Amino acid sequence: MTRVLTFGTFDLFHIGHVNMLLRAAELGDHVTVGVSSDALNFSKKGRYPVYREEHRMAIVASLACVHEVFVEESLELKGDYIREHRADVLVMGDDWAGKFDHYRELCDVVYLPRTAEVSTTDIIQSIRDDL
Ligand code: C2G
Repeated sequence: MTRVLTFGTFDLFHIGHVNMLLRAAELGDHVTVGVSSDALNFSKKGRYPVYREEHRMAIVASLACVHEVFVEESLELKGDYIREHRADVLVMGDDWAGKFDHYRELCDVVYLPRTAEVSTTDIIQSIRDDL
């Protein structure tokens, strides 16, 4: 059995998120998703996600292609998460290309292309513009 591990915030869940998770699922039989915590997002971006952690986790967990979810508390803990979840493949969007190559000593590392022209930031902006 090949175990896939991937990460993300998945705020305002959209088609780019679905495409990434479906493609990640094609790389193995079991998919675990680390959903970044509200606190991690605040420290990274200076704002909290629109959807809170429990809701983002519940949305991701409800997908047929996802078998397990957990809270990603820190960007620096990926090695621990890979070991804990016995991942064979780490999947990341290609905006991170090259950044996680050092984990190749623990598992395969695959960067998949992101879906063009959709982002949580743009969705927030377009809702703001319409109000
Ligand atoms: N994604 C995508 N296409 C988009 C937007 C997002 O393929 N247009 C992918 C991202 O590459 C990522 C996943 O969907 O694999 C989740 O996206 P985000 O929530 O934006 O993830 P991010 O905030 O970058 O969190 O440890 C890493 C962090 O948790 C990454």
